Amino acid sequence: EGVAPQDYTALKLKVKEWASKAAEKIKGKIPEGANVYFIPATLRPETMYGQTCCFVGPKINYGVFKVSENEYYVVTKRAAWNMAFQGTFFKSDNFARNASELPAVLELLGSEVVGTLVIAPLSIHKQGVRILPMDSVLPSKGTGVVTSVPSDSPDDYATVTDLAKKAEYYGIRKEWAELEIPPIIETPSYGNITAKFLVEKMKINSPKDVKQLAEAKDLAYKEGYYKGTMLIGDFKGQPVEVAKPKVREALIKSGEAFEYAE
Ligand code: A2H
Repeated sequence: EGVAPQDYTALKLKVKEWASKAAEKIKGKIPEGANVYFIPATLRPETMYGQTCCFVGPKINYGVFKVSENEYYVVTKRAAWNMAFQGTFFKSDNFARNASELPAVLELLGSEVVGTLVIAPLSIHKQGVRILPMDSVLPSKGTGVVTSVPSDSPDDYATVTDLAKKAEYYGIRKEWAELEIPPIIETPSYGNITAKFLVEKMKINSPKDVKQLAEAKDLAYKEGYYKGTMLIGDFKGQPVEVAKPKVREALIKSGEAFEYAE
């Protein structure tokens, strides 16, 4: 945990079709016609055009929390508790005195939601992306849900590559991990698919190469943020540093995201 608060963008990925295990558990607990959203927390809202899937920790426990008459969020209990202090929930109904009193309508294990189809705001994959497993998701950070942008996040690139390679082992369909990776940001040193470039150059073979991945993440972040130019979207041609707050603001204004800090 850092000293300064992290200002995340919490994005709303709407469930279009549940994985069968999750569908069974949800039956009768959530009214017909209500919308359920997976809520990844990101520090790179400007990359959301490049989402190809969304990660959960397979062993992490998630709650489905009622936030308003027609909306439910899937996040860790810890994140819901933080959100309760940030105006995310109903103010009158959903008061709680401690985390155990939060209005979770049910709990779901990460592995039970793998395969769920969600609509990811701004993603070029308009038909939706899949919820997939990532072992390195920390239950103690953000919402426990991490959207995947393999073009600009070395962790995400290494994970989708591994998932596609061992699809059977992970119990997923290979094609879920193989959606097209579009270029989002042009950089002077690493081209327009920064994460792929760095993972290959540094010979990172698996998501378990944590030390090299941390280094790649640092290089990718600095290069993208300080030297990158947008290749897509409403702020195409603008420096990332300028586009980033604008994309965030647009997502919040359209109701597709909200602020989340911790
Ligand atoms: B970022 P910080 Cl394109 N466990 O979003 C592991 N990782 C988590 C997490 C958790 N519980 N919650 C959030 N994250 C990831 C996009 C992205 C991110 C790109 C490039 C770099 C990057 C798409 N994935 O992060 O420790 C989320 O991934 C590297 C800084 O709070 C979130 O932003 O600094 C970032 O880590 C938050 O990391």
